Amino acid sequence: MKLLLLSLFVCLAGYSSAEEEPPIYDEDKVPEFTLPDTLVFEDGTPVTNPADWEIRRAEILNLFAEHVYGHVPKGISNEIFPAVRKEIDFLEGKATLKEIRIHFAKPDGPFMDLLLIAPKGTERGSPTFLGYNFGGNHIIHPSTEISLPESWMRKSKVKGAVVDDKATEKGRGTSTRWPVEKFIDQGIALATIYYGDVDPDFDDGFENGVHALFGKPEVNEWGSIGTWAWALSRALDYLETDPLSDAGKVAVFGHSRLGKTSLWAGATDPRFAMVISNDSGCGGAALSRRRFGERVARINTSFPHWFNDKFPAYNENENALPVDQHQLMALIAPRALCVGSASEDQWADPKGEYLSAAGADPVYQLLGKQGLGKEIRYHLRAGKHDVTDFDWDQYINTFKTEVIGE
Ligand code: GTR
Repeated sequence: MKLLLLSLFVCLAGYSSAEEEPPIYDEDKVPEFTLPDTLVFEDGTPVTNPADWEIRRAEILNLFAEHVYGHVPKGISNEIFPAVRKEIDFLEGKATLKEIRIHFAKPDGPFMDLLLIAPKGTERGSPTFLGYNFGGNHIIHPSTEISLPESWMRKSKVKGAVVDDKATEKGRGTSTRWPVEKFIDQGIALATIYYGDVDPDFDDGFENGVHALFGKPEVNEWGSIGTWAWALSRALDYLETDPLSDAGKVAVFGHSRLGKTSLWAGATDPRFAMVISNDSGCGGAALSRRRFGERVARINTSFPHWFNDKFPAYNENENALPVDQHQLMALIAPRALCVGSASEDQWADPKGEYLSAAGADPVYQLLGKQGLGKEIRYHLRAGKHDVTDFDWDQYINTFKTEVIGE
């Protein structure tokens, strides 16, 4: 009897007491589920026109903030204090390399170092890819002109590239993920930041990075992904002031956890003209209710600092989520959205990523757009969890047709 009452209580509370289940890699084992309807208000009224959508959009955005990524704490300062530290010719004069230290909230506040590499000889600023890197700005190109990051550095697979949690010279140019010359040759600028400048990626109780300034979040306030996304908007604030960049044509890019971040940045900040998710998986492009590969319980256990403290209530309980990730994609509408997956990256659930991108289509249609195949692009590449030139070719192509207008 006691046990019965206890299980009844657990059910009523909406929490599952079940142990974490092993990952699903077999399509036959994917449970049946019903996705929340993006075009129906929470009170059951249908969304029938673009004006309705604006209201419904705010409702969905709020649900994602409240239950998944966290709200930006009230009253924090969005003010930035940028200082240009270097501006030189680069790539045999084809480009300009600029380093800008952007302090948050006050002139001596915590900072992030933005590296901007832009084509020369344009009268207006250039369309720009903005995205975080995992290992420091110096990993994207071998040039010794690029400053090493000063903040805490995650471990590297490259021997000697990180010593005592700091980046060393050995890491220069070791990433294959940033085809800088290709961007420049296509007339596109690159703006990149080491993500650990904003919030070092470990569960430290929110004491470092910008949290040292803004304090410990409440249960429904931002985790690291929310914080990283917010700082991308501050980077865009800066780009709006820099003549090298055309800030009306900025595509926000991210791979993996940083793809979750670029999606949330694009959802929260409509100034981003295009949003790119590369292999972002669980908590990114993949539908949570499919429970395929990595799922909510695993991600909240492995990375307790990424989301807000309400999200773990959905561990092994995805159907109770008031939203699913197709609605995150819908928040990007009517802007260009690229979702890239890799066939061997089953942990990120390529099919769930596709369904999610396709699931945003009705909102694009409502807004008079063509949607899937036009503003919404999906590709599945052969190979592993990574960013390759093939991925970039897809993103460049979409950027040119949907944003630059070529
Ligand atoms: C994995 C994590 C994924 C993905 C990836 C990454 O360990 O399970 O959600 O974010 O890390 O960011 O490299």
